[in-house]
Amino acid sequence: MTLWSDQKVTIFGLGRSGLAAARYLRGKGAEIFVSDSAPEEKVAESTRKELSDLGARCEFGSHSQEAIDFADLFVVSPGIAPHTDAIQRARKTGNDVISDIELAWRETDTPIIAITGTNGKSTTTALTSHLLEAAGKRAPVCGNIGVPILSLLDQKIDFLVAEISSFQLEYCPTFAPEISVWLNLTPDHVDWHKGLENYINAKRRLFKNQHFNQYAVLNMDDDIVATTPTTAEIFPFSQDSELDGYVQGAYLSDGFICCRRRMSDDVILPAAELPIKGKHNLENALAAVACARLAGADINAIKSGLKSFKGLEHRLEYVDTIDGVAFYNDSKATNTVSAIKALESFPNEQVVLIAGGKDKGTSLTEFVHVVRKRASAVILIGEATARFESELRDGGVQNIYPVATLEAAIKLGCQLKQGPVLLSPACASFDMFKDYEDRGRVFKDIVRAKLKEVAPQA
Ligand code: UMA
Ligand code: ADP
Repeated sequence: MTLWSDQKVTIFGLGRSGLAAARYLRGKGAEIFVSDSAPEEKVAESTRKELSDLGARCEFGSHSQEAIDFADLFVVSPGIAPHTDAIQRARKTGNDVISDIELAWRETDTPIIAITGTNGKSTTTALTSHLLEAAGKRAPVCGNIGVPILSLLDQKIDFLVAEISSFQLEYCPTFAPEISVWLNLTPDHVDWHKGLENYINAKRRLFKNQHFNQYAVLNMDDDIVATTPTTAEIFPFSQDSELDGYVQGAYLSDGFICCRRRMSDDVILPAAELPIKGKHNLENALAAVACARLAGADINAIKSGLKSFKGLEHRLEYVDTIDGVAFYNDSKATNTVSAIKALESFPNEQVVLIAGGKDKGTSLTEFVHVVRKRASAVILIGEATARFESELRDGGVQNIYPVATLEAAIKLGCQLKQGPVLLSPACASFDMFKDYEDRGRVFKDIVRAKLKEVAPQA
């Protein structure tokens, strides 16, 4: 137990996690110094006032040596990369440099279910929480999904269901959750981590400190994930194998979601009855079933929770149907891997794909291959248009339509009538929108406005 009144802590970054850390640590009596590289005027006045009322020292515009010399402990916002000068200087002091996640874990007795992976984290986190709530447990979501974990520590809850990013794991030297989950791994955030190996090692940190009485929920269909070193008890999941030879696990058998645990082998639900579409969501569902089972949820609660889960906004979200054309919002697909998964979620029909935005510059080879098979037409928007158009044409895709706005794309999708219209951009949104949520909401607003034009209210 830390005696906070004797402690001096510097918090780097004053976003959501930094502010929650400031509130938590001041509440415990620590002296705090909040240091943010953004200029003072960029920080909301209400936030500055709150910090001043809390008695926090603050600096804006840079991370000074004073902020380093001040502290016995550093709490770092996850967006700040480890090669940043201030972090290097903090590490040189020999004091701990940790994330809000590590701090919360050190402070709480509430068991943590920690979920990571390149894709599917938010969906799996929300579904796990939903299944546990269906089983009568208080299990709110937190972490990278948008709710700072420290903001929940004063509540009476049974489990903290935390989405964990590789950024947060970079600053988790001793974190050992009761249940750790790794969904999948594909190259991402390579610039931030300065290499793929560092990205993989950050993910592995979720399992590194676990004990034999804790659980590692691992995707056996992913070679890197399946070979994770850990001393925790492994609870595997797979949609490609029935996990013969394992005493426990979540798996697919003859199209049914099943779970084996403590001598009981249960058939839970036909996969076709899952309300969230696609093979990738089956992966997420199996991981969530594993967590719920390990956390003590009974099979009936898991079954009803799986059936009632609506999915998250901006992930293959059905919007509406205009004149026989269904519209789907998958704005969260900001990379080609996610867009491919979305395209593969329509196995029985070709879609009209709306793609483009701010180009991430990654290889389009696999994307082009899948588009050729799964899309009847591609409508391109944003800065990425030229490169996408040229690579799609070179790859043999025929019907490509560059347009200037999202509204024009939707209008064209209605006119083409060549299948459901899927916004799955494979690009970031910042060239035309505030973020992927803004892009998704604008898409839905335009679709609904068009629907009213076609079928005006009586
Ligand atoms: N800052 C500095 N010094 C720097 C760089 C930034 O002081 O060198 C300051 C900025 O001026 C800003 C603050 O740091 O004021 C922002 O910190 P942050 O980027 O860590 O943002 P938070 O608001 O604390 O949000 C973080 C996560 N952000 C990131 O990981 C980038 C949120 O995940 C998370 O929801 C939130 O904590 C609550 O736990 C967002 C995210 O984009 C959604 N995550 C990445 C992703 O999903 O791909 C990993
Ligand atoms: P994350 O929080 O890791 O970004 P989300 O659950 O928000 O993941 O899903 C983001 C996008 O990633 C979705 O729109 C979908 O296209 C894709 N996706 C979701 N789950 C998976 C998965 N298990 N494997 C690959 N792609 C996935």
